[in-house]
Amino acid sequence: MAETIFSKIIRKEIPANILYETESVLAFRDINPQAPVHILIIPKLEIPTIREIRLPDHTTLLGELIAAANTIAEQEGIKEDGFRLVINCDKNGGQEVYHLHLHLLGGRKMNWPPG
Ligand code: DGP
Repeated sequence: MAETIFSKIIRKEIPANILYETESVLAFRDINPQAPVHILIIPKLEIPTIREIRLPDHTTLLGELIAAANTIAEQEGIKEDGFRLVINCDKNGGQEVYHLHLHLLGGRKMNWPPG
């Protein structure tokens, strides 16, 4: 699958508000925030959707993504009150960018069902 805008963000070819970076994970503020805190957490590895996740190949990477969410939630001051992690998958899931990413949303009470 063709690379997305997120690959350009990983290579620092286009700007993003980067909050967290390791060898395998990058996190930056969503350009179109849906909550006071809305951060995208992505693997640097190009994985289009969550459907491509395979174990054991991606076990460590998945752990790193979740650990990054906790670290960033703490940095952003939303860990104590709670937050939401969302992964959209393909058209029915509302995915627009085909590079796997977690949405970290917080700073307000989230609604359920999500719609
Ligand atoms: P999704 O619908 O789950 O694929 O979410 C894609 C998100 O990516 C959407 O909330 C907007 C965000 N986004 C798209 N392009 C850019 C960009 O160039 N920079 C940043 N920071 N966010 C982007």
